[in-house]
Amino acid sequence: MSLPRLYLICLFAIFIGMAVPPPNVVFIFADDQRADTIAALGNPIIKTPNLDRLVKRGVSFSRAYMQGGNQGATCVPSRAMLLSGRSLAQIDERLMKHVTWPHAFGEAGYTTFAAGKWHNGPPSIVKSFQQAKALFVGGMADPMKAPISDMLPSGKLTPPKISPKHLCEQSTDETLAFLRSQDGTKPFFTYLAFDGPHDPHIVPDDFPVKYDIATIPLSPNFLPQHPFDNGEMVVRDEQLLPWPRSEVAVKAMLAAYYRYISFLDMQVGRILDVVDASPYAANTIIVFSADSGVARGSHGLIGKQSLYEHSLRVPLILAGPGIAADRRTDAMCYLFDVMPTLGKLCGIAAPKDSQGREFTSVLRDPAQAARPFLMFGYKSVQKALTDGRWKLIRYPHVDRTQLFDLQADPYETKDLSGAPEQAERIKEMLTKLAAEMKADGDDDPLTAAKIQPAEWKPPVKLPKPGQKGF
Ligand SMILES: [Ca+2]
Repeated sequence: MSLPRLYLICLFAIFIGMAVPPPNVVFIFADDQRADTIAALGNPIIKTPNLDRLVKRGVSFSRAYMQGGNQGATCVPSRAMLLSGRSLAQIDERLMKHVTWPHAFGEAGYTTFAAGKWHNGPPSIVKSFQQAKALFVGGMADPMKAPISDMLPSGKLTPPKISPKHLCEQSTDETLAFLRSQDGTKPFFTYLAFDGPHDPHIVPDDFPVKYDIATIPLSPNFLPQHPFDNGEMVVRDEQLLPWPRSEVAVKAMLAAYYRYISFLDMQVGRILDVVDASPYAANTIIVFSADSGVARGSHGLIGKQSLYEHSLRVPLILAGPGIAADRRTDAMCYLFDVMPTLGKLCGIAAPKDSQGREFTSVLRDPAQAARPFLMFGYKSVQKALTDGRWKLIRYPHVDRTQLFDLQADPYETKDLSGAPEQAERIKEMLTKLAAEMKADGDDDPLTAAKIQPAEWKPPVKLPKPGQKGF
């Protein structure tokens, strides 16, 4: 190619680059939604036609994870990790010590808007977003009558009033009003955080989608009771059903949980319809994810206070300009890598304290890898490491170790820790886990000073579950 021609092509490329404004972001975040609850990604029972639409137009991650929790209310650390880009051992749960990613988007010229659940304290919503509506900043509530606030231009929140609709519907309405007010000339960042499908699993009576308790399948790793004391056996979430967990009770819970997900899916569809009909449809990145999975009978557990895949893995779908369409990826990443990735796609410099890694190469080519291994923790009682195939979970307080081959046993039903041929692997993984924890500032020991009995029996008298912001 002649030099003048190359010069002209370069000039044209620069011109095109300048003419296209940075992409908008619509981030939809569910609460306690398992990764295996999307029809297009392999669940044959659930109805999620709108998430399926999103799957068709983007990249879906099968191995995106919450890193764990430092309290039973894993919502709080998970959202702090997501919004700050920091790891579990390094977060400020009130989000006041670090510059958040939404704040960085605002500083870079984006209009920023939030609606729905905010569980990191009112001061940090004001610090993170320019506008906010239908905010739910309390603990748990019936979503049909949840207290909500709006952010005033002064930055103050209005006194809470009871939401006129189901909280997820109301926060979607407010997000739609914001989206309709945008013409695409100035980029925007929208964060819609549902408080569902977290329990209580309540949707409007007239919502037509229902699931049959008689035919809904249990997860392949259903158990009536967890086989040993994992250090968090009677936390509030575990008290939602009695022990031993009965098949019928878990199926009833799953049916209500799936119905709630279908209700959320309808809200996702309303968002997609408005974006699709807008002048900025082609220049908008849509993200769907959740703050954690949840057990719902898997391994005899109900909540998300464990390091099994069902609790840590989250749905993650990204679609938009520069992102491959209708592709799946097994690349491993943390939720706190998502904002750095969006920052890269939008040309936003990372806040200096953000530790997450961007994985835009996976969005272009889903065969690429992201992180080579992941480390997880739940308080001081559970720590884990995976390289994608092998997963080790350590329970220091009862001196128990589990080893799973996720390739052969994705449901973590066969603990290989007793197999002599795995002894060397376990030793290596424990050494690596200890080194990675140290590097990340997690000082918890992998062997407790006092070992407790692993055997566990349901207590005769339960502790009060409490109502802290789960
Ligand atoms: Ca949650």
